[in-house]
Amino acid sequence: MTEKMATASLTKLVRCVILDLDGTLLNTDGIVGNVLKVQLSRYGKQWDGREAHKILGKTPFEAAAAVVEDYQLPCSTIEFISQISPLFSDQWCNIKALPGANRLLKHLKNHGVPMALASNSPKESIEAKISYHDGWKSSFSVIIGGDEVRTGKPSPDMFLEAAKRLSMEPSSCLVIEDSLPGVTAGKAAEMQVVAVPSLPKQSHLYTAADEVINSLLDLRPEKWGLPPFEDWVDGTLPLDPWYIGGPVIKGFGRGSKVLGIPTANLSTKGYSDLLAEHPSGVYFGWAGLSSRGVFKMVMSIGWNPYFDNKEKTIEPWILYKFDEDFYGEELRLIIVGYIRPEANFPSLESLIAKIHEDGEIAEKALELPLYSSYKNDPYLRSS
Ligand code: ADP
Ligand code: RBF
Ligand code: MG
Repeated sequence: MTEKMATASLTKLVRCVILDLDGTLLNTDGIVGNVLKVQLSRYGKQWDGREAHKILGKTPFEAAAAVVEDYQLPCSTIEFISQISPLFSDQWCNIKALPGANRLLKHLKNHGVPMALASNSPKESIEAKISYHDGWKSSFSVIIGGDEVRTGKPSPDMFLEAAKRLSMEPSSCLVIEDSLPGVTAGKAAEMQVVAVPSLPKQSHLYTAADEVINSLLDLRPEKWGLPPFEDWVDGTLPLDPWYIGGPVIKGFGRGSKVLGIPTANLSTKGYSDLLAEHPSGVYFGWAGLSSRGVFKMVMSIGWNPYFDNKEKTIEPWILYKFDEDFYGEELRLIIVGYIRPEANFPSLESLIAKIHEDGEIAEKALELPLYSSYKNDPYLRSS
C-alpha cells in the first residue's frame, strides 16, 4: 500500500471546514492582554500575563468572571464587561491575521470548500473584527457567534449548528481550533479536530485533538481529503520576507560542540514582536556579514524541543565554512521561506541528520529565482 493510501484509510475524510476566530485566525492574545492591563490598572491591580491560559477559549462572560474573581475586583462580571467592551472595540482594527490564515482561507475558497466561522464571541464582534480583513467575510457561508446558541464551547452546540447550516454531517466537518474548550467542543460534536495551540509549549495538553500542529503553515489539507496547498516549492514555502540583524552574540555554547553545526546567534532584544508574530520553526534565506559577504543560511527559531530551552532563540547556520569565529560582527538576515516546524528527536544523531537535510533543502531552493533575487538586497550589505 502506498503511504498516501495508508494515511487516507486512517483518517476520516471531510468536505468542509469550521474555523475558530480568536487565536486561530486572528492574533488576539496581545489585544486581550492590553485591554486587561488597562482596565485592571484602573482598579490598582496589575495584569499578570501568565494567567492568559485561564481565559483562552472561554466565553466572554466566563473569561470576565474569571478575571473579576482572580483579581477580587469590586464590581460584578456584567459591570466589568461593560467597562472593557469599548476598550476591545477600539482595538479591533489593530488585530493581525495569524501566519497562514489568509493563505488558508484563500486556498479553501478557491477550491470551493465550504467554510464556517464559529466563535464564542458575540456575532456583532465577530463581524466587526473580520471587517478589517479583506475577503474574509465572503469566505464563510456560515458565521455563528456565542450569542446564537444556548451554550458556548466546550459545548458542541455551536459546531453542530454550523454543520446544520452548512447542510453537512458532523463527521464531514474538520474543526480548526486553538483552545482546549474549542477542541473539546469539536470532539463532542464528533468532528475531526486539528488543534493549533496559540500558547507556546502547550501541545501536550491537546491529546483529545486528532492532530496538533504548530501553526497554520503546517496544515496539510490532503490529510483530511481536502485539496493540497499548491504553493510549496521543492520542500519550501515562500514567505513575505522579513529582515533581522544585529551583532552576533554567544549562544548556548553547544552548536559546534554538541552538534558540529555552529549557529551565529542574534539577540532577540528589539525583535520580541517579530518573534512573537512568527511561528517557531525552520526557515531559510540570506545572511550578510559586514566584512565577509553574503551567504546562504538556514535557521531554527524557537525553543529547540530536543534541548527544551526556556527562551525562544534565533539560531542561524550559515552554509559556508569559515576558518574562525565572528562574534560581535554585524549579521543581517533576510528570511525568505519556511521548511518545517521544530521537532523533537529520539537521538542527537537524528537531530543532526535532519538539520543537514534542512541545509540541503535551503542550499538548493536558494538557487531558484524566487529566492535568489533577495541576495542582492542592500539590507544585507548596509551595515
Ligand atoms: P554559540 O553557542 O555561541 O552560538 P556555536 O557553537 O553555535 O556557539 O558557534 C557559533 C559561532 O561560530 C558563531 O557565533 C560564529 O562566530 C561561528 N561560526 C563559524 N562558522 C559558522 C557558520 N558557518 N555559521 C554560523 N556560525 C559560525
Ligand atoms: N533543535 C531542535 O530541538 N529541533 C529541531 O527541529 C531543530 N531544527 C534545527 C534546524 C536548523 C536548520 C538549525 C540550524 C538548528 C535546529 N535546531 C533544532 C536547533 C539546535 O538544537 C540548536 O541550533 C542548538 O541547540 C544550538 O543551540
Ligand atoms: Mg549558536
